[in-house]
Amino acid sequence: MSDVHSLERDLLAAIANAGDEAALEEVRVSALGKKGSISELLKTLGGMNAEDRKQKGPLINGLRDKVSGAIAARKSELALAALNARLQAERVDVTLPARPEPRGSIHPVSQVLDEITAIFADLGFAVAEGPDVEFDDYNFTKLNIPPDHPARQMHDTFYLAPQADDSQHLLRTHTSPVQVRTMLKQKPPIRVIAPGRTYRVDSDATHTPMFHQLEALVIDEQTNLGHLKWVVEEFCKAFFEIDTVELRARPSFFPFTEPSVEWDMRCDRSGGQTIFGTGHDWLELGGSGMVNPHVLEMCGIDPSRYQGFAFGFGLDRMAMLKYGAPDLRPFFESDIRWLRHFGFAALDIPTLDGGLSR
Ligand code: 2U9
Repeated sequence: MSDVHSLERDLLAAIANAGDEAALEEVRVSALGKKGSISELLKTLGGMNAEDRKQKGPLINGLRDKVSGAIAARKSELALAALNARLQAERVDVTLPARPEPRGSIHPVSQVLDEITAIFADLGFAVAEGPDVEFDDYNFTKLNIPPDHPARQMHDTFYLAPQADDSQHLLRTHTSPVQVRTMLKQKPPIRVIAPGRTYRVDSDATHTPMFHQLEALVIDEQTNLGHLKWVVEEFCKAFFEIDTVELRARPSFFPFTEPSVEWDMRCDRSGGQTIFGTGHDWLELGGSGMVNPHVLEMCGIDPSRYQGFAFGFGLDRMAMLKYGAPDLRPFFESDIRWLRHFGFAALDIPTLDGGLSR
């Protein structure tokens, strides 16, 4: 049976030398395929007498099993080697810088939101969020705007179809319901900002049906108007990146605050563009006031123990002021050329120590 042994030696050598899966497959077909060398040997068993078959059967079947096993082993060896070669070739160095020319850029509203969040985080404010679709109760009633209040008309509200339980849903007209929700679930001291989308039936060069607001709420036992002024001042210094600000307070009215104050900041418009912090002009910033005790009560906070202030301003307007956009409408037109013009890079995250806008 030296032919069986020499065949075994040749086949095992060919298997060991097969450099890839295709070469191995060739060896397999030459041995175990229909007309393969081992298959031909197996066929000879049928024509043998019982004595020869008894002797050669185990030899030939043993050869087939040995060769099949060697092929399977070599196959997994080759597959592992191929995988390792691929892993080597496709290795990604995560420490390398990002692509040299990132194609996306940050929207100016996202940019000012990141800047403002960094400023208020430094002052100890948390960010509160709520749904765009609100209860009429949270958007109006709990803010001291009952069903027949004239302030409802000022808000030009998008109402949703009445619910089966008669509750009324709407698109929030300000982010104030977020503070309502915060007070309903959290005890003072409270220090939050509530940025987000808001909706009113309005559309011209400075109004869009969807716009962004940012409101702040501070509630504690001794919180007063002096604290409010200091926070507005610190915010203006950090946001407009100036060392001194001069604020002017004008008395105002909001159903949810009493007293109510609107703030202007000194600026200079004499040269065509707006220079912040100096000059003979005034820039309207936004409204504010001490939270109306009736609002505190409706939101589950004891007005005989706690008091606080709130303020609000338009985020889009802040972006327009700081980055010199005269028209609000392109903010929401998704024109990539307009976006690129601002050039806010995705990986330049505004921080107070690293710089807000540079
Ligand atoms: C609660 C209590 C009081 C939020 C406030 C203003 C004044 C204000 C507007 C400025 C321009 C929004 O974008 S704008 O139209 N906002 O003037 N917002 S006080 O007062 C609150 C909020 C929530 C519970």
